[in-house]
Amino acid sequence: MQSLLANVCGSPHAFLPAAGFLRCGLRAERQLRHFSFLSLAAFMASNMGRAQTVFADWTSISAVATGNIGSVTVQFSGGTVTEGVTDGSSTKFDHTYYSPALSLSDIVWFNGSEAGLSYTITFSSQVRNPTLHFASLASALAFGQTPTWENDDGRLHVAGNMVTGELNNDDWPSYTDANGTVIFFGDFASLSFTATVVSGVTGPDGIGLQIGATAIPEPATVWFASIGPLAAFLVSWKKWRRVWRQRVALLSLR
Ligand SMILES: [Ca+2]
Ligand SMILES: [Ca+2]
Repeated sequence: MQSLLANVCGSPHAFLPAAGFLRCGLRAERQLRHFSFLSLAAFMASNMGRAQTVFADWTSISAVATGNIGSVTVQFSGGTVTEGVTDGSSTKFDHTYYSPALSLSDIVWFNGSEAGLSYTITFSSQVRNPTLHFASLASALAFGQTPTWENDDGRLHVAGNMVTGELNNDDWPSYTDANGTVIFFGDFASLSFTATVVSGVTGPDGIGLQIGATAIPEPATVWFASIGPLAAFLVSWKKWRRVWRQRVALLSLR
């Protein structure tokens, strides 16, 4: 604040008549008010942008996989959903090539095929920035939406609406193929894709999947999240304004 006043009023040693000092003070007040509102807006924007990605708690995996992302129900259906882990004990996504890495997680396994198998991910209500971890991908996934590359092990490629893995027979018996993370930025009620094996794959390609997303805040939640910093700002602003005006009034009387 001192640097702001010095910037507006000049050196504190400079001689200023009372009227000039009053004008200077009011100018500083306007600048501080502008600065404070910008700071408050930046604080609220950064707070709202800090929402955590929550990954699915899968509860049932058969022909259709069903689970929850917070209060949102997620279903993964179509093609061939084969098996999975629903007790949160999988370490498949506990690697640096996932963002974020999940030390323990559920996982759903499905297949890519030579002819192509179509899948749909459905959310019971819109979610924000759905995030997909893929494990052992040796298929080309053609999405109806546009993914953004987030992380991978050097073998997962994203271009346009395509997420394509590479066959990896080098580290038998783990056969990890390609692994990594893509994000669909925006709000979505569903995602869909077709999985077709890449060249060299004989038979179906087993692919591991985990799905995360950020819940879209209800308007009331945004309001309550904003009211705290807003109240703090108003209290400190009014206090500072009262002190500053008292000082200006005293100086103008000298
Ligand atoms: Ca579970
Ligand atoms: Ca595979």
